[in-house]
Amino acid sequence: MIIKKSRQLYKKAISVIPGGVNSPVRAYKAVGGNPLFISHAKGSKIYDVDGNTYVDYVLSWGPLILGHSHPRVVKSLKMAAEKGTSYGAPTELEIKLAQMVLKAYPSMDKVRMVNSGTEATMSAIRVARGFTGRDRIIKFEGCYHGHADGLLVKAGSGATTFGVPDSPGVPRAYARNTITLPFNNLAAVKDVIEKEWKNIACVILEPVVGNIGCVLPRKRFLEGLRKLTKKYGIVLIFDEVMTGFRVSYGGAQAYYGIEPDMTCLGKVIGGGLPVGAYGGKAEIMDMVAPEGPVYQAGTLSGNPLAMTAGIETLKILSRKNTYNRLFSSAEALEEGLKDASKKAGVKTKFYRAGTMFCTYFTDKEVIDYTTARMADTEKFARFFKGMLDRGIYLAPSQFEAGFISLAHRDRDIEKTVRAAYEVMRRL
Ligand code: KE4
Repeated sequence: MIIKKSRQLYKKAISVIPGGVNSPVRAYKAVGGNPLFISHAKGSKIYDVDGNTYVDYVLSWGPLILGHSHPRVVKSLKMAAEKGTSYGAPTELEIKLAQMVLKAYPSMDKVRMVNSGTEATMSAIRVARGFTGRDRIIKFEGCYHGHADGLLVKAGSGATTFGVPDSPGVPRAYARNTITLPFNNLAAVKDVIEKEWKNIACVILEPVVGNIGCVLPRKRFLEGLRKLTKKYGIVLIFDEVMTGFRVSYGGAQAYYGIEPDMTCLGKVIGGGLPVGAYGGKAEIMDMVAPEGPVYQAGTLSGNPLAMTAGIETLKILSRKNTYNRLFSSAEALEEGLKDASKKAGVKTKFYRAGTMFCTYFTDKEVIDYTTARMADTEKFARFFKGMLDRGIYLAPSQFEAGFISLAHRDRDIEKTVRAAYEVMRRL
């Protein structure tokens, strides 16, 4: 595979952008090699600047559930742009998208649009703190909620002791308010909440953890969290930035039948444009300025282009049979990849939640961050490269989820499964 132009562009990019990319995971650090520079994308395919074609399972890290440049989305964006790109004033489009989101997520009475998943979770946590008057938060190891200071925190020495910064630049004072616990470990949560509940504003989690691959919640874990947080007046926040409209149209909360107090969304609801959102019960959301005292703002929040792309995307997703089609493609891919690794004699564990999935190179069940990290990342890196050489574009890290779209056809899945078998047998 010739990637001459990508190499040239990467050299140029590095001289003007930190690491040559505008988001770290794009730099291929986890798999090595030169990141591909993309020229365009259409449907299930993505095309690099050297003219190579790939079946795309990254889909911009989740948003492009319809496939790239869907004609309906592109056409509506062109028309919207002709009318102006941003007004900094309310529009009917914002009401429309809010209504569609609230219909799909009945746990929310009101929703506020922002410009990224980071803004959504950062704001939701501030509102939960304002609503409860408490400062501490509980998050889970491996769950990524964007890069706000208080969320770049790892577990301190003991469970209830203070979190410690997970990145330079995060003040210890911020980290102290974040308690980080193992995902799927209800006993650990119970122990901390029973001791600390008076200081805990919220528990935030990815109900399916897409940021360590694809880790599914144990049956009783989500139910247990719901019971504990309700009992102690703690706000339960589902970060569905990734799982929203991916695990099902109503997200993981609909799929698992758990009603959180607040939900964060992003990715799919922007149809590929920058959007995040957070919402919840009216009594909580009425805390948000200008209705209430908790301040949060954004110049481009709810801008007409992003709203248009989101509305068109959800219109198509809400059509009958859409999810049957999405899920049957995802099931075919799952069966094929499991079969390929078995035939190739390579030990893998495959997990899927709706249209998001991950193949771990391990023979141990993956239930949390610790077990995920036991996967063979070196073998994954070789798998990633082999698949790229065969025209299959996977996330460049063992600890990222893969995604499928409405545009993925049987021939895409067959090509992917064939490539996986060829690569795995050579690992
Ligand atoms: P953004 O600020 O990147 O829009 O969203 C942050 C975020 C919040 N919550 C969840 C569950 C997320 O998955 C994300 C972002 N996801 C990553 C993928 N692992 C985005 C890719 C990237 O960082 O470039």
